[in-house]
Parts: sequence; structure tokens; C-alpha cells
Amino acid sequence: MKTLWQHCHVASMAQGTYSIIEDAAIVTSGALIEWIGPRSEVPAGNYAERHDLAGAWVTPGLIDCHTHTVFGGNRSGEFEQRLQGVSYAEIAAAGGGIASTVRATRAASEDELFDSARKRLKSLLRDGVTSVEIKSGYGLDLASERKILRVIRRLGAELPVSVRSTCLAAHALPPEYAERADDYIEHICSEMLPALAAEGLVDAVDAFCEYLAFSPEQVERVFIAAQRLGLPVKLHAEQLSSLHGSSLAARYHALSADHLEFMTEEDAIAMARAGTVAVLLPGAFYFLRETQLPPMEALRKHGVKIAVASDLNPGTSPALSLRLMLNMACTCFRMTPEEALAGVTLHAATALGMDKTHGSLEAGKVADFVAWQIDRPADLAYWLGGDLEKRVVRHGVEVDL
Ligand code: DI6
Ligand code: FE
Repeated sequence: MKTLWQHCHVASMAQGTYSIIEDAAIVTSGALIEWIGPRSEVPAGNYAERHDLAGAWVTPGLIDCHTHTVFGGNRSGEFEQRLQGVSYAEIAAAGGGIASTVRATRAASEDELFDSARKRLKSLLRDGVTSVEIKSGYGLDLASERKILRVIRRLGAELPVSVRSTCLAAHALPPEYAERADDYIEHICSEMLPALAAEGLVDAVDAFCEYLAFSPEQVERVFIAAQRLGLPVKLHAEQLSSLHGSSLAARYHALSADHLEFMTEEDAIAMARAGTVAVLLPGAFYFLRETQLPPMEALRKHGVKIAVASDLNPGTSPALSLRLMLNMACTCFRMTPEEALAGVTLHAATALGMDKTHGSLEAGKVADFVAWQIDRPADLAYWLGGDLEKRVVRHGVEVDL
């Protein structure tokens, strides 16, 4: 069945630029785009449905390529404490931080985790997201990581969104492995990853490479284990210090290295050579009131593809709007609105290994698009949050959220 969508302008994001088609039309057949171009050149045909998009600007469906959407509990109390001058270290020493979310996640049932994550995910979908990556990482034992990854699979099955799961067991050291980080890494590599991969729960593997998390040597052991299982890797790198985790990620041809405030030009060169995407997370930068900016000029100079994501998590980026991240990427990191939009479409798709099928509006790709009632594509980064009037289409079918 063919459907014609017309009376619109398109920012197709082909090649990572706006690639604008004025007065455009789109022909979809099932879940795919069959044709896209100027309305004056629409192929003649018998269209089962015709939609007038009322002059909307059409972009690819937004892709949030870095989230920790599934977790138990809430850390707004820590937010209040920090505003009263209590430091992260003091909060962590008192059992707060990631450890408190781990306790709450371990205590929650699968249904409770699903229900709370569904609410957060629907906020992202109402903001134009049609694909999302969701990480585990608040379980830190096999049963709890499995519980989170099963919830992630269930979210993709029950909501109108394409979901990629990432195992982030190497997020933090669980209490039962206190002072024994190497033993925990061994447990991840020899027991957790093989079991979870065998159950079909893992699309990629991630780790937190940081002085307060895991060393490059420990991360490399996780990468080798992922490689043995045929799983691609990603890495939280250079968020708070420079350990050259992003160069390590590039050596393993990681899909992406993420955060990157402290990355060096040498890291950027390594990432460019490997095709590893730089995923910038302005929500965490803003929420932590960081001051170290990612090296935008080095990333641009060496042609590193740049993605932007929410990093939705309870501790450092409780962000429920990917579009607000567009504004933060421009306002905080000085990205252009066009770069930022590429960062939540084609480059985000590349960071998930989905760019052959998603991330730009071209014939043969999936028909995931949003028709925004806006004046210019830059409006998506300009307005601070809020609910822009839009129509969301996923796999060629209009979504009612
Ligand atoms: N970097 C972060 O900012 C989050 N995890 C990570 O690897 C922090 C997660 C949390 O505080 O709950
Ligand atoms: Fe993260």
C-alpha cells in the first residue's frame, strides 16, 4: 500500500546536512520511503492514502543514542543536597550516588522498572524520538542486569520506538566487589556478558572509563570479551579527566565514545581514523555545572562525526527532552543548529550502527519522520523545551502518543 505525504518542506539530513527539499513530497510503501523529492515531480500512482502536512517542516525521526532510561528510585534529594553545598564525594561516601540507584533498581520488580521507564520514554517520544538506545548499568549483578535488559527489550516491543540495548555492567563497582575491581571485571567478562549475549539481550557493550570508575586496562578486558561475542562496543570516556579512553575505543573500532569534555586532539585523530562517533552529552555538562568544554574545533578539523544525546539518568542528566539537548549543544558547546540536528539524526544512527536504515530521509530507508509546525529547522534547537505541534510517523504509520 502506497501513501503520499505532501505540502511540506523536508530537511532530509542526507550526508549530515539539512539537504533541504522545498515544497516536497514523500511516498511511503509499508515501513519504507519509496520516493522523496519536489512535489512537482511526484510519481503518478494509485495512492491508498494522501496526507496534507499543512506546510510542516519534516525531519527524520529523532534518535536518542545514549540513555540510561531504566532505573529504580529517584535522586532529586541529592540535587537539593548539592544545591546546599554537599559535594558528590560526601553524597557518595554516605551511600548516595550510583550506589543508591543500584539498591533501588535491585529492589524493584521488572514491572515496576518497566512502568517507571515507560513514563520517561513516552516523554522522549512525545518530543519526536522514534529510535532510542537504552543502557543497563544499575543492576551490577547478573540477575539485576538481566532484569534491566529484559525491560529494555519489552519497551521496544510495547512502544512505537526502535530500541537498541547496551550492556553497561562496567558502570560502577557493586558493593559485593568493594576493593576488588579486577575480580568484578573478570565476572563481567567470563560470566555476565556471555550469559546475557546468549539470551539475545545485548546489542552493544559499554563501560565507564574514569578515575572513579574503571581504568583503560580494565575497560580493554571488557572490550576483548565483547569482541569475542561479536558485540560492538561504546565507551563513556573523558567525562571528568583524560585517560585517553576515547583513543582506546577507537583502537577497538567502537561505535562511539561519549561525553568527551577532556578528550585531546590525538584522541580526535584516532576517532576520525576509526570512524568512531563522538557523542556529546550537554545535559550532564549542564547539570553538573561542568566548565571543561569538549574540543569542538578538533572534532570538526579531523572530521569526527558528532552526535548529541540526552544521557537520561537519575544522577547527572535527568533529561526528558532530546530537543532541549539540541539547545544545550548549541548554547553550551557552540554547535550550529544544523550540526545539532545531524547529531540527533544521521550521526546518532551511526553511533548505533543503524545509519544504513535510519537517520536520514532517503529512498530505501525506514519511513521514520516528524512533521513539525515550525518556521525553520533551527527552531528545533531554538525553543527551550515545550511541546511543539507535530505529527510523528514511524515505519510509515502515524503514531498517536
Ligand atoms: N557518567 C555519568 O554521568 C553517569 N554515569 C556515567 O557513566 C552517572 C550516573 C549516575 O550518577 O547515576
Ligand atoms: Fe551515560
